[in-house]
Formats: sequence, C-alpha cells, structure tokens
Amino acid sequence: MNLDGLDGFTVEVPSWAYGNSGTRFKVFTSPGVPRNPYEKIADAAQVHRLTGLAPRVSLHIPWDAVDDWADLRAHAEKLGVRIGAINSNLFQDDDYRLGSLCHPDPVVRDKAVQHHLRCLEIMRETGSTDLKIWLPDGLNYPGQDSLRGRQDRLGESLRRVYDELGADQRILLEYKFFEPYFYTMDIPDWGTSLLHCLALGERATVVLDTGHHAPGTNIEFIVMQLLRQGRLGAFDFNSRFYADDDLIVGAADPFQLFRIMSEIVAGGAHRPESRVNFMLDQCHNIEEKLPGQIRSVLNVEQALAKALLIDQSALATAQRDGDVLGANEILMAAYETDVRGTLADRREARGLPRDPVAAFKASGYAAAVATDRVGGTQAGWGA
Ligand code: RM4
Ligand code: MN
Repeated sequence: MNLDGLDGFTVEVPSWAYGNSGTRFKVFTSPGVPRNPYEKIADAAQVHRLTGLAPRVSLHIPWDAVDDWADLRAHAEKLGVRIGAINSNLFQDDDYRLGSLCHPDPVVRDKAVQHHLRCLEIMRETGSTDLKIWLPDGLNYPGQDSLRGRQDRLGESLRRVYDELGADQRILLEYKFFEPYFYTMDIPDWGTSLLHCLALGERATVVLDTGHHAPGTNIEFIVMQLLRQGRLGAFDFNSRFYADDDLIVGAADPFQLFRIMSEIVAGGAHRPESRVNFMLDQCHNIEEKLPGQIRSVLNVEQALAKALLIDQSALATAQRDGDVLGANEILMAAYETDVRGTLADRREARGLPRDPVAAFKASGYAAAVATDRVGGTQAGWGA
C-alpha cells in the first residue's frame, strides 16, 4: 500500500474543543478542563504528540485573548505546536444583535472591522497567517433589513479588512446556511462566500465547514468546484446528522468524508503546498475531549489514506470507456480497504503509538490535569 501522499499532511485543532461547551440547554463540565489558553494549547499539544498529525491550534478572539502574545506563541512552540488560524468572534457582543460587518449602523460595522484589524495584529504577533471569518449575521424576518444593502455593506467591510492584510496573510471566509438566524444568513452558501472572495482578491478563500449544509448537499462537488477556482482555503471538519452538530469527523457519514478526500486527492490539495488548511471545528459535550480530538484527527487521516488508494489510471480508463459500474467499483474498492493496520505500522515506524487513543488513556494525562487544574474558572463558550 503506497501511502506516501500522507507525508506532510496535517490537521489543525480548535482551542474551543478543549473547553466546556454544551447544547442550547446545558453546558456540562468535566474535570481537568483548561482554564486559559495556555492550558488549551497544552491539551492540543497532546493530540499532536500522540498522532504526529496536529501541529497547529486555532484560536478564537476574544475567547483566547492573553496579555502577552509572544509568550503564548513561545509556550506553544515549546510544546511542539504553533498558533494556527485566528477566528474572529462576532456573535457575543450586545452591539451585534442586528449584525456585525453587515449591521445597518456604520458605528457597529466599524467596531467589527476594528476587531478584525486587531486579529491581524495578533496574527503578526503569533506567526499566524490565516484570519478566519465566520459571519454570524443574518435576518429572522422578511423585510427586517435590505438583503441587498447588507451584501453591499459586507463587501465594504471585508474590503477594509482585506486591504490591511500583510503579504503572508489571508482571509478564510466561512459560510453557513442557517443559525443563529433563520430567515437568511448573510453568507449562507459557498457561492456567496466565493463571490465576496473573488471581489476581494486572491488572498481571500472559502472555508467549507462540513456541518454547514442542508441534508443531501453534495459536499464533494463544492470541494471540487472551489479547488478548480483555486479558492478552497480551509475545512472546518465535523459531522452533520441533521444540522451543524460539531461532532466527531465522519461520525454521521464516513463515506462522505472519503468522497470529499477523493476530490482533495484528485486536486492534489492534500499536499502542504496547496495551502488548504484542514481544520477541525468541534465541541465535545458528552464525550471525553482529548480522545474526541484524537479520534477526529485519525478519521481525517484514514479517509485520506483510503482516497490515496484509488487506482487513478484504472479509474480514468473506466471513465473514458463509459464503464459505469467498473468505475464505481474502483472507487468502492479503495473505500472498502481496511487501512487501520497500515496506518498503525506507519505510526510505529515514526516513533508514535500504534493506537493513540489507547496511549492517551494509558498516559495518565487526564488524571494529572484533573488534579492540577483546580481553582480558577474552566474555559468554555465566552471565555
Ligand atoms: C460556527 C462556525 C465557526 C465557529 C463557531 C464557534 O458555527 O462553525 O467556524 O467558529 O461556530
Ligand atoms: Mn466552522
């Protein structure tokens, strides 16, 4: 089995996966949950230590705000990881009730723009290159605001941010079809995100969150189309049973994950030089958080490994010959190959545990942090 295509492949983990989170009804707490960004990064570093796959951590601002960014960066680097995408939080401020970058009041729009400019500074101080914008703006009622006016305001606000990007910085623009608003979101789909990116310039690219589509959406088609345009900047991997569930990658549909990775391989986008940032966007409410992250990272790797096994030349021949079932069988043969043993061998050869989840459980880390992390306030949504 040739899995050389896995070399250099990485997955970025989110700081918020290590804090407490919950449903709309209840936030569950767990012993040992980090109390600050330093402890979140320490947890993230464990995922990398055990999988060798997760060398970056995304931060959410202001949830992860610290006084000394250089110090946080040094802390991460000492633990063998780096600061990844900086996520701007536009949904927890009273001023943003009617929107942020699209708000009808220019004063509020300016506040949201300034928040992004602050995020760009944080990126400079932490060595991050990616500014990730998930826009929570939208409307609950027809007539509430001008659909068109909001797009114009969004374009203007984004332009102000884009014009301040440093040479090595880029914008990752996420879309989501509903929630927190239900009549419409202001960036509900990949087409809207792409149009804004095209208007901004080549350093603006689309983020595809696997949880942000209607049931039945062909996500791999979107992946292919964005890759064709050179505008797939990043993934936010999670699951989607009914709607955005922030569960473990591939929990609902591992075959969909494979189909997505097949388009990634076909476009050569698994290679680091493609600069597609394979991020997780998850919250672990009832399951253990670190094993949840480890499992997710491994699920992405496993789907990529299977996609790398597709016999591309046989597939091309079958497609050219119009061999409908033959072509499908070639794809399915890759999907149905059990790669778990080969991936464990590969880990072992690189000095990593064959079973990272079991190694985490055996390490005593969970018990140690549960003892150490007493006092203070556990991190969670809003902190
Ligand atoms: C949103 C979106 C963003 C994430 C927030 C917390 O639904 O997926 O990526 O930053 O949740
Ligand atoms: Mn997301």
